Formats: sequence, structure tokens, C-alpha cells
Amino acid sequence: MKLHSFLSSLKGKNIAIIVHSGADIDAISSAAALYFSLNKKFNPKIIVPGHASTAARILAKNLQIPFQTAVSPQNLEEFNGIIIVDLNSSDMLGVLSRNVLDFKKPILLIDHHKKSNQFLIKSSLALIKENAISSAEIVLEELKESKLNLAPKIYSLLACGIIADSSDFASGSKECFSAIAECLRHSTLSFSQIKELFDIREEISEKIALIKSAQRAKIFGVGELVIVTTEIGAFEAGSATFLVKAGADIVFAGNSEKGEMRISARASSFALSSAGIDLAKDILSKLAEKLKGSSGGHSAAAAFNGKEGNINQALEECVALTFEFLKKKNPKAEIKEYS
Ligand SMILES: [Mn+2]
Repeated sequence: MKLHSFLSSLKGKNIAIIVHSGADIDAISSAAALYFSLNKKFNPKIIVPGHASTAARILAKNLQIPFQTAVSPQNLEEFNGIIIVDLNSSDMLGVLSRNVLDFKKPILLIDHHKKSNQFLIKSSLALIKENAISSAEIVLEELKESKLNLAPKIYSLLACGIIADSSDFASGSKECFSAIAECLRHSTLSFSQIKELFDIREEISEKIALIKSAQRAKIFGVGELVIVTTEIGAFEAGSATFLVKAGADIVFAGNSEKGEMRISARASSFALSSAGIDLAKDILSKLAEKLKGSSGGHSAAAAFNGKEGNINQALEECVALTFEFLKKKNPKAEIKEYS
């Protein structure tokens, strides 16, 4: 009942719901589910530091989710409390990290990432379930326990978060499947209609970007694993997911422009089970150390953000770190490039 006790501790109605920079579907759908269930009694506002992902923007357009982006530090004093969703490390708050760290009123944190060493708050109000597949599942439990009246739209939203963070149920748990069953029971939409709410292939530019990511792929083999890197102007997360669906086991898709370098990494369930790799911990956190950037995510899906630089070198570094990891498991492993 953390949400319930947080709400009763507030001394006013203004609540900021803050997600991570580069907000993904799980982040925006969890934030929106909170927004639409609180907006009758409270005055919530969704804030995305930096930018939201393409898929998140499509979902927000389709379900009229009001959110504002913060491109520079922002005074948060007008709020009586903050709910942070889908992150627990201060660097994932981007431009707002200092503002949140300085915030003295109640903060509730709902997340399913591994507890980072830059953990945001000391408060007992942190609600972290590292075994949950998505933040949406945790939000669903909290909303139900708070006895709020949940409209069908809220169930559709939470279903989006579960579908996206489980990579279409490539990973899942019994809690995750029972949560999606519950969402589908109460939503007015079918499973495929829900998936269409955040389908990035609805625009031609995105379809072409995904196909180009395959055209530009560099392909490496280590034992049974296929590692792919690609440089793409945008949609790096969508491209990485697409290339895993196309057959790659480990993908690094990146770009570097406008002062920023971004790399999205995805792994197949075969890579997770056969190599035991954790992309966030074993690869991108090490890249972040080398390139002085930041990283976050999970074993199968992770992201790196850094300063603009040579993207090809950074992608080569990702492959080298992956090979180094695989070689520790099997000293006889060799790497081969397929051209
Ligand atoms: Mn998530």
C-alpha cells in the first residue's frame, strides 16, 4: 500500500510523475495509468526529462496522454509530491536529477530495475521489485490496492507496458502473464488492438529505418551466437529489437549526432540462457566507464548515453566487450566477421 500511504502524506494536490529520459513504453504507460487514475482527486503532471522514444510518442498520441518534456533543469517546488516511475538511478533523470535530489517533500519510487549504486532516494517509500518484468505490473498492483476506480483505458495502458518490456513475452513470469490476463479482461480493446497503440511501423520513415538498420548491419559470430552492430540515424531501440527478431542474438544499434551518442542493446533469449550475459551490467556499464557516459537497463535490453563521438569505434568497443565476456566463459572462443 505504498501508493496509498504516499497519497495520504501529501499536503496538497499537485503531483509530478517523472519517468526516465528517453521514456519507453513501460515508463510512459505506467506514468499515464497513474495520471488517469489520480486526475479526479489530484492534479498530476507527467514530466519526461529530455525526450520520449518514438514508440512512447505514438502511444501518447493515440491515447491522448498529456506529458511535458523538460530540456533544462526545472524548479519542482510547485509540487506537493513526486512519483518516479521505471528508474532508480539519478543519472537516468537527465536534466532533472539535481532538482529531484534536492526535493524535500514526499517521493514515491516505483521500479523494476536492479538497484543502482546511484540510488535516488533513501526513503522507505521506494517500491522496487527486481523480478517484475515491467513497472506496469507493479503499478497495477498498487492501483488495485489503493481501491481507485480503474477505467478500461488504464488496463489498456498497463497492457502496453507489459507487452513492451517483456518483448512480446519473449521473457515472462507467472505474475506477468496473470497481469496481462487481468488487463485484457478489463480493457475494451483486443490484444492486437493494444499492440497497434504503440506500433512504430505505422509511419513509412520508421519502416525504412528498420530495413536500413539491417542493410547496414555488421555481423560477427562467436560460437553459436550472432552479434550485430548497426549505425542508424534514429529509432535505435526499435532497430535493435527488429534485428533480434530477424535472428541476431546480441545487437548494438547506435547513432551519434547533435552532441549526443546513443546506443541501444538487445539480446535474444538464447543469448541470455546460453551465455548468461547481462547487457546492462556486463557490457554497457563498462562502455559507460570507458566513454564517460551513462547506462541503464536490464539483461536483455539496455541503453547507453554519452557525448557525441566516433560511433563506429563505440560499436566496435561493444563487440570487443562482448567477446571478452564470452571468452571468460569459454577461453577457446573465437570471433569471426561475416561480410
Ligand atoms: Mn521498464
